[in-house]
Amino acid sequence: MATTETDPKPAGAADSEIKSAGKTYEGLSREQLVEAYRIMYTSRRLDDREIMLKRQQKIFFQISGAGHEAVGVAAGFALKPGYDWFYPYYRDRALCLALGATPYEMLLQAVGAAEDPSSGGRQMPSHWSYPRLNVVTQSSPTGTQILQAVGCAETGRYFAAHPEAANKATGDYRQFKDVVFHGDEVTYVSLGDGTTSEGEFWEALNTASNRRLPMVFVVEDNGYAISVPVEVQTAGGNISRLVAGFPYFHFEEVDGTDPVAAYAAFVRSVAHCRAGDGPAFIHAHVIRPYSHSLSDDERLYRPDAERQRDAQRDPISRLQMFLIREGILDEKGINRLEKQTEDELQAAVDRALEAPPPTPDTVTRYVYSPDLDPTSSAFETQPVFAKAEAAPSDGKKTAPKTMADLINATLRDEMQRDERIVIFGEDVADCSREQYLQQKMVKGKGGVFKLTSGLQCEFGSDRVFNSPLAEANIVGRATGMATRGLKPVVEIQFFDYIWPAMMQLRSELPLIRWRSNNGFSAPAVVRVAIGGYLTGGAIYHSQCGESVFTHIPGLRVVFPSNALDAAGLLRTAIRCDDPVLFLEHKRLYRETFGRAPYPGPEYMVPFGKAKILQPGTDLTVITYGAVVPRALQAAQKLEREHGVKAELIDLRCLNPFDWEAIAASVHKTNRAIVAYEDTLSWGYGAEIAARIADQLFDHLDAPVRRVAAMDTFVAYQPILENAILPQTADLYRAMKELAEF
Ligand SMILES: Cc1ncc(C[n+]2csc(CCOP(=O)(O)OP(=O)(O)O)c2C)c(N)n1
Ligand SMILES: [Mg+2]
Repeated sequence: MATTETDPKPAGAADSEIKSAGKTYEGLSREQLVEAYRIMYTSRRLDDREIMLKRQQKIFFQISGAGHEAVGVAAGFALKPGYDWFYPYYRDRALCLALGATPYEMLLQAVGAAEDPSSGGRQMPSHWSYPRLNVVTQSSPTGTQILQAVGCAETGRYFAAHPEAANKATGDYRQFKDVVFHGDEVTYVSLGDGTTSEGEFWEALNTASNRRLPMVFVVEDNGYAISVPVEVQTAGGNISRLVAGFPYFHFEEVDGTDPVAAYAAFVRSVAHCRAGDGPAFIHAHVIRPYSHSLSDDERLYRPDAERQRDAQRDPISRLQMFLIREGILDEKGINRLEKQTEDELQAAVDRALEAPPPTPDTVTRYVYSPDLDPTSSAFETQPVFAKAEAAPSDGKKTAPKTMADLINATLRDEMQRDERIVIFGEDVADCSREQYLQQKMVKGKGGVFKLTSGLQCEFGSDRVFNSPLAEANIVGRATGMATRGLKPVVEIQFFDYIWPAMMQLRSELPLIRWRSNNGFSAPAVVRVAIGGYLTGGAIYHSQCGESVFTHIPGLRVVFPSNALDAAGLLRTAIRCDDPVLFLEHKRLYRETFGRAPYPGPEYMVPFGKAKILQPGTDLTVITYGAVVPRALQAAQKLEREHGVKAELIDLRCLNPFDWEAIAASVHKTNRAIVAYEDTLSWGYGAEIAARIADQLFDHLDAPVRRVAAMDTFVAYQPILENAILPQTADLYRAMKELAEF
């Protein structure tokens, strides 16, 4: 054990009482060391209890923090619960105990109790979430927490610079989103040695360094990721060597089985962060005495000799011996403390086993916000167009605007109204080198499609800024920011490049609320340029794929076809309390179809309400996005040439979608086509067609048809692109056939 002082043991110290000779160990008092031992011992014995309960089939899973206790307690002592922020990974039981979580609370998660404060029985044990302590809901994908922690740290800094932004406001998500900030809070994030191989780890280091964020990264290196040893994961076998080049970091490499040495490392690191000097990186060497999990037997890949070497470094026995050696506790004192701990754990186990499980009717609770329903009439307002005669000289204001214009104008007005909004993504800033703008040397870019043009100039570089070229970075940080109360409205430059963010979009952002049983929420907006019909867009600038995202519970998915809807739906997306994927069709950005004057700064369209673009009696066409103008053309031609009246439904919002509008129309027409730009098979239309077949069977006079892209990617050559994507002629043909069926 590391000691800073070498005083001999005080005479007569070997009795059962704590000796308070005033001696400290790297700043830790003797009382604190006893407390450290109590927490570490509790942590280990709680693991043992859970393992026993699992063997008795009274709980359903177990993840141990064994071997990681010392570094956890050190972190817990150096940081402040409910003040600093914590993104701890699954081995951080001792940290959470040190912060103030109780064994009973942990056991409630193990038994899957309704009262489990971390998740209400939704997540495995050791997936920590304690809102009162600022321990943010954790998940199972290794490494997803790290970029979220970056966003969390950025948020503290943002509110310190914009304190008024933290104020509550009514009428939008802010009413339900408390913000607490101090200005010098630190964000803790931990991970295992194996997890340093994830790309998101490097993306997080990059941004933390570049923005000098007050974050402590902790790598708890137990030498293995399940069965894969560290030298296979990490070039050269030591992560400290690889990260050493990141600027502004304070680095520590420490024996993480020694609470005194680890505490000292944390104290230095936290001081660096609180001073605003930048982030810190603590590489703590620990052990893993209980195999990876109960399903793993490490004897299959680790010889006894190696395991015994580890056992000699066991943090529990090391600290116990240290306490005795230093005369802080004697054997009797240790026995008493351990007995007391065992009794408390027994009582906690007995109570937890009695705790009622959640009832099945609660499962859909908190998929979305229970407070603010974006389908409600609260989000339905009328457009207020500027009157041409009122501003005769300002033809600009009243002239029809493109979808791109109105999205830009909506962003501007919402940023004006809500200082919690920040915008970032690739190329979204006007110019990262501000001085060029200030000296009027350049006009600024504002997005590859110019959707965010002028916003940095108007609102400043801390509200509108470029991200690194890394999509997980964008969505992961946005998730962390939204969790703490900001409203990030981020941009993914092309839908084709959304996939690096997929883990964040599928398993994190939409799940924050449900998996924490409403303990946390992350209502961020992700704007994405999507779609083809570009002539030359080719494979990687034309993709759709919206059904991949409508398949994700917890994520609202919007896909407007015209300027007015884009403005109204974007405002709803920003003000609502759920995460939203806002799909903007590139081909529609500047289309003549669907232009409109600006509908004013309060115009909103509720989610899940379709628009009947053209009423009809003979068949129903259900569509959205860039197929809307094509379907309209086809429908007009059909009516002109054959007197067939098709009813055209523009869904506008894909999740939730307007089933009532579809059902009412099919009741009337008895025929339905679902038309969409994405590939035909397994597409969005499959769900709609299946529901119509299932629930409206008695009202159908013909099979439900789908018109969509061929089951291939979009090709570059326009002849091929035309053949692949659904065209007006295809829609016309299908509608005519269906009408004649
Ligand atoms: C993205 C992802 N891939 C794989 C897994 C399965 N898995 C869970 S833990 C783990 C090993 C993690 O090792 P390390 O980061 O060293 O942490 P340790 O468990 O050793 O503390 C793996 C592969 C996962 N949970 N998430
Ligand atoms: Mg490991």
